[in-house]
Amino acid sequence: MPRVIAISNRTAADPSARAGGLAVALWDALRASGGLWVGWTGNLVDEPPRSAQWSQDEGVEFLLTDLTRAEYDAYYIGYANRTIWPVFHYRIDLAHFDSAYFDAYAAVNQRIANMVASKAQPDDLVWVHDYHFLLMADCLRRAGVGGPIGFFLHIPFPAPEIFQALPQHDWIARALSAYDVIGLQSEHDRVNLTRYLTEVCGGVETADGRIEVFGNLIRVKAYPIGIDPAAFEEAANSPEATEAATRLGRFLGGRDLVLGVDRMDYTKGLPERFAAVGQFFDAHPEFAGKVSVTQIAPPSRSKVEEYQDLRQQLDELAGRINADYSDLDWIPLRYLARPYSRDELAGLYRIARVGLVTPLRDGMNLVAKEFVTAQRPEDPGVLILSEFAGAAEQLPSALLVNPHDTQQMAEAIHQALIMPLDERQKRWKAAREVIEATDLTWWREAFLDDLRAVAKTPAKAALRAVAAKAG
Ligand code: ADQ
Repeated sequence: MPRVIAISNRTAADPSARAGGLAVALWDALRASGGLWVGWTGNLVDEPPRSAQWSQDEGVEFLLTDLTRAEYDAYYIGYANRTIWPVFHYRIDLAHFDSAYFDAYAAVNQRIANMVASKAQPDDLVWVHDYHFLLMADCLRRAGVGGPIGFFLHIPFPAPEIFQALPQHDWIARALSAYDVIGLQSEHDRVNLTRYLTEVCGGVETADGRIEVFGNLIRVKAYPIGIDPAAFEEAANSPEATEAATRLGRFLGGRDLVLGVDRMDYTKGLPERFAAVGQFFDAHPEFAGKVSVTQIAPPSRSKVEEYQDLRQQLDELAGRINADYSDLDWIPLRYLARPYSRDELAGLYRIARVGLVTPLRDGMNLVAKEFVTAQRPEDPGVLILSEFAGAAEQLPSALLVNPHDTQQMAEAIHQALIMPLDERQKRWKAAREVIEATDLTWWREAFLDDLRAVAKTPAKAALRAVAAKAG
């Protein structure tokens, strides 16, 4: 079995980061192949680090680097989070375009590629993760890495017209073409990238479904990321889950719970969701005192000022709705900005009658899958899901909504609350089956199978040999 090298901004070098989800899936693949995980330590330093930090745990090697404060500001906060993140989520209006950000981004990609090259063997499979490292394959090739390199983008890939707003879109596209496999969350994203590479860059789709562009051959494919349903069900049955559910249940006092759980981020559609909650109580006064909405949204990337604005906006909206509708013994909308553990969240999903997952754009959105998984089959809650989350392609049995349509969302909340048990069960079962069939292990192996196949593709091997010769 070839060794897997994973590259991601944050790794699971700290055992506490191996608690669930993606980290566990990657960890298992790395452990099985005696792999290597490369990324950032999470530490900031003043001077450029002289060397990378190597460690080993359970047969998995880690090669990590500190970032300088300047790199952190320009590469991480700057290009990754203030440029790529908004543009890829269709928010050009929030993007900062600063060529110094891009220079730092390219430099950090190259620095980490050089670290990888110092350890890579010809047979290794390199698997790069997410928007921090769009340029990584190109940097790795420059550093002499010749083996198969795959990339998985966890966030959406935007429509070509949006992507072209990035001043460096051409540079990024050429760098992307150095990957052998590019994985996206949804068919929608796959079509976007394919359209860009063919219509804008002159690429051609080959008979076997790959794209030939800039002299390279890439497989561009959707691999919708999943969860580990058995592990999540276990979380929903844990003592922490039961304790959290009991505590919230005390507050609810028998009322129905409508629950939202997100990182606080402008892509998650929280102001729009709050507006829909207000409209729901407006249109359906009979539910006053009978339903409580709880939104959990701890701050993330709080250094970026857009997030601080969002926090303020949410505080104001929640304040207004509660002032309008609260009564002596009832608060319609609670907004909790503190974090809860995975087990606690699982317990809360389980007692919710309605799950509100209404991002304006989302690569996949795993909260949607976790919410469904935590439900009790005999009395499942209803998922209200944005049509702009990648998960919508896989979960058409949810109540799909346009998060910009306040009235439609308000009506979906009503529909979910009055939905008969047999319909809830039918919709839940259909969603649960998809989540089971395309779980996290399926996702990982589907991607790695395609990456392994690259090594065996004669045309690709020949191309690489020529490239290596050319230096
Ligand atoms: P995120 O934007 O973080 O991830 P999401 O998929 O919703 O979005 O959540 C990832 C994980 O974080 C889930 O396991 C979820 O339970 C957890 N989480 C979310 N909100 C939380 C909260 N308030 N407290 C504690 N945990 C919370 C990016 C992309 C997504 C994509 C994932 C995985 O933006 O579109 O689904 O990566 O590829």
